[in-house]
Amino acid sequence: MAGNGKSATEKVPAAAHPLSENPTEIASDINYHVQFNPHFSPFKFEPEQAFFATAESVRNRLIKRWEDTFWHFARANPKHIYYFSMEFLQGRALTNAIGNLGIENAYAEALNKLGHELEEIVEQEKDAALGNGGLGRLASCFLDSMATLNLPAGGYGLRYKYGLFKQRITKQGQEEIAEDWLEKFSPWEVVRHDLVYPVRFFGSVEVNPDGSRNWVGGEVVQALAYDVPIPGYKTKNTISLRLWEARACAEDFNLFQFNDGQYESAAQLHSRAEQICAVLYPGDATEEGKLLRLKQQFFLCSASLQDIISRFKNRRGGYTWSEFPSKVAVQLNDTHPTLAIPELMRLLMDDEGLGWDEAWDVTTRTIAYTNHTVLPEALEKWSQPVMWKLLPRHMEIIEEIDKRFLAMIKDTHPDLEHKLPSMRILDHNPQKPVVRMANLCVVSAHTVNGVAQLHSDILKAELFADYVSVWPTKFQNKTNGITPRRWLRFCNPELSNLITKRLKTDQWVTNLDLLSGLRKFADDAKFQDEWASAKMASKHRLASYILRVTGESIEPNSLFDIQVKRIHEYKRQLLNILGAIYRYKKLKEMSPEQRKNTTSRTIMIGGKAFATYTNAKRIVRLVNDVGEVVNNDPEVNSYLKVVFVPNYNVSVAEVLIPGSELSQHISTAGMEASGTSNMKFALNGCLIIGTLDGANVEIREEIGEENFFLFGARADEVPGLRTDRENGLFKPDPRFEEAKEYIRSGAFGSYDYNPLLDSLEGNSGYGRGDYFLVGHDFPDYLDAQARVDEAYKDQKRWLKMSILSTAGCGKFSSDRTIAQYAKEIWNIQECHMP
Ligand code: B1H
Repeated sequence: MAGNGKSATEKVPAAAHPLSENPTEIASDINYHVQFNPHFSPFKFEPEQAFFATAESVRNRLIKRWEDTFWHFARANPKHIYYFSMEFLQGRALTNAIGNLGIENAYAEALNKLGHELEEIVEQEKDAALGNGGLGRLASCFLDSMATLNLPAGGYGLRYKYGLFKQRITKQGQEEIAEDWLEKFSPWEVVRHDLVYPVRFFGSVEVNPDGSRNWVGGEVVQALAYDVPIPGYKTKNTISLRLWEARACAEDFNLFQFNDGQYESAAQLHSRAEQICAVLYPGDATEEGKLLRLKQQFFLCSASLQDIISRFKNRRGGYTWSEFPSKVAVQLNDTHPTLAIPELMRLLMDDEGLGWDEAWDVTTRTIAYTNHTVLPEALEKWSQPVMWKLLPRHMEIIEEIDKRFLAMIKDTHPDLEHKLPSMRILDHNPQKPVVRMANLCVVSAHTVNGVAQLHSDILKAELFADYVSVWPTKFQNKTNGITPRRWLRFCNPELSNLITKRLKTDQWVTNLDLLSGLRKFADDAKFQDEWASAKMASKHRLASYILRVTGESIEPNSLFDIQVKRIHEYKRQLLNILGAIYRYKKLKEMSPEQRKNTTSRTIMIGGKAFATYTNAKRIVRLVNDVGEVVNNDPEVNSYLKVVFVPNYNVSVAEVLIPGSELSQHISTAGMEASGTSNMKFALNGCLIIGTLDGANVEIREEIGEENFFLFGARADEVPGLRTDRENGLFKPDPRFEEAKEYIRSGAFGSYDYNPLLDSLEGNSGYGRGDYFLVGHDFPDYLDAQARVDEAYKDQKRWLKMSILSTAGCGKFSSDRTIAQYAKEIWNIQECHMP
C-alpha cells in the first residue's frame, strides 16, 4: 500500500530475478549482509549478528513480493480494508516469515553451513510487543489471515518506542522495566521517507466568509510512516502494517535559543512530539497521561486517514467522493480509534469541501466498529473540556452528530426519548461532562460487532439494547479466531507433523476444518501413542524453559496445568491459586500412601499486572509466595508444584501452549468478551477447565461437552447472585473459608494479604462483596478439578479427549473470522497475485 504519489498509474516494472532458495546461495546471501550491511564490528558472527543478517536476507525476499503485491493491487484497484488499531502484538517475525514463504528448511541448512542452528538464531529476536493482550494479538492474527486470504488489506498503528513493559519478579512481586524492542534496530521495518503527514493539536476554529470552517494554529507534528511486511502463507501476497512515528518539524527547533545556550527550551517542541510514540499505554491516572493517550489516538486516526484519502485521490481514472465507501473500508479495533469518525468528517468537509450530508453519508458507509469489552471501566469516556482544548473542530462535529441524533430519535422513535440521556453521545453531567466514545461509534458506524456469540448477545440485550430497535440490522457477531500458522504449524512442529501425516495433507494449515478428520482416530491406540509422544516432546521443551527462567525443575510426567493471561480480578487467577492452596493443604493432611493415589500437578500461572492495579500485583505476589512454600516442601513437591512464569508474552506463549495439558479459562461468566488463548490451547490438544463465558461456550459446542471441564455460574445467573450476596444470602462453602484462612494464618509468609482477601468478603460494591463470585464458584471449581484428576488417571481417555479438542477447533481459525468480516461487514473480495 506504499506510495501516495502518481505511482499507481505508472507502468508496472519488470520482475527482478527471483531470489534463490538454494541453501548455499542463501548462506552466501547471509554472509553478504554481514559484510555489506554491517551493524556490528567486523568479524563478529555470533548468534546475534547471524540473526540480523538472516532477517535482512529474509526481508529482501519479502520486499520483492511486497512491491509486486502493491502494483497488483494498484492495477486491479479493488476495495481495501484498513484495520485501525492502537495495538498490534506481533511477537517475533523470523519463524513466521520463513514458514509462510516455505523456506524454513533452506534457511536451517544455510545457517548450518555457517555454523549456526536456526532454533538458536530465532531466539535472538526481540518480541514486537506493541500491544497489551488479546485485543492486540487478535489484530496481528487478523493481518496474517488477511494476507493469507489475499485480501486487499492493511493495518494502521503506532510505532511505540517502548512496547509492553518487561516483567521482573522479585521477592516483592512484579517490577516493570521499559521494553526497548528497538534497542539495536528492527530488521523488518522500512521507513518511508516520502510518506509524511502533518497532524495538528490544540489551536482554534476559523470561520470563513462562506460559512466553511478551518482548524488553525496550535501545534503541528509530522507523522512518518514505517512499514512492516506481512507475508501470507503459501501465497505471494504480502501486505503492510503501517506504523506512524511522531516527529517535530525542523522549523520547530529554535536555533536562536540553542545558540543562546537554552538547550532544553530550544528542543521543547521536539521532545513534545517524541512523547507521542514513546510508550504503548501511558498511565492515565494523571491529567497529563490522559491527554497524551488522547493525542496518540488522534495521531493514529489523522495520519492514517490522510494517507488513505491521498491514495484514493491518486488512483487511476479519477474519483468522486460518493464512491469512497466502495473503495475503502475502515474497521475500528474497539473505541480507541473512534476519532477517525470526526476526523474523516473534518477532512471531507473542511479540506475537500463536501457538505454535512454528503460527508456523513461517506463516513458512515466507510466505518465499522468492533466492541471488545462490556467492563464499565474499559468503556472510554473523554472529558469534554480536554477535548475542546485539544481538538476544537472535532468537538464541533461531535456536537453536531449528537444534535442530529437527538433530533432523529425524537422524530422517528419518540418512544425512546426518555432513554436519550444514556443513549446520546455527550454526557453533560455538570460535575464531569464527557464524550462517550462507544455511543459515538454505535451512532456513526454502519456495523457494530461483538467478538463471540455470547458477548454479541450481551451487547444487544444490555450495553447497546436501546439502539437495537433504531438500527435492527446494525449489530453482528464475529467470533474471534487465531492464526493456525503461528499457533500450531510453527509453534508445535511435532504435533503438526503428526497431523499432516495422519490426514495425509497439510491443507489443514489454511483450511482448519480439515482437523475434524482426526476424530475418527481418537480411539486409535497407535495414533494415541504418537499423540502422547508429540505432547511429551513439547512438555520437555517447556520444562527446560521453566528451569532456565525460574530455576525450578518440573516433572514432565505430572499434569501440566496452565493459566496465562493479563492479571485481572475478573479473570480470576485468585480462584486458581485458592484452588492450589486448598490442594496443598489437603496433600499436607494426607498420609504418604494416600498421596500416591493423587494426580501429580504442575500449576503454572503467568501474566502481567497493570503497573497501578494494586490487587492484580498482590495476586502476582501471592502466586510467587505460594510457589516458594509448596515447591520447597519435600513432603508434597513431587505431587504439586506452583510456578509463576515471568514475563508472559507472545514468544513465551509459543513455548507454553504446545506443552500444556489443562488450561484454565475461568472468568466470571459474562465478563470475558471472547478470550483467544482458550482457542490456542484447545488447538494444541490441551483440555479446558472453564466457565460458560466468551468463546468457551462455542469451543465446548465444537469439541463436545464431554471433553470440557465446565463449572460455575452462568452469565444470566450472575446479577441475581450479586443481589443475593448484597442481601446476605450467600453461604460460603467451608472449603473456601479454609483456603482463605490458610493464607491469613501466614502459611505463605508474612506479607499482608488481608486487603486482597477482603475483596472476597462483605456484601456490596465493585471490588468488594466478592463482585467476581470467587466464593460462589469455588466449590464447583474444586469438583471440576477433581474430575480432571480422575480423567488424567485414565491416559487413554485423556488422549482421546485431547485429540478431540484439536479436531474440534476448525471454527477458531482467524481465516474463518476474517472471511466473515470480508463478506458480511467490509464487502471486499480477494485480489490474488498470479
Ligand atoms: C479486550 C480490551 C482492552 N477487550 C482497553 N478490551 C485497553 C481495553 O489499553 N486499553 O485501554 C486495551 C485492551 N481488550 C480483549 O479483547 C477481551 O478482554 C478478550 O476477551 C478478547 O478475546 C480480546 C479480543 O477480542
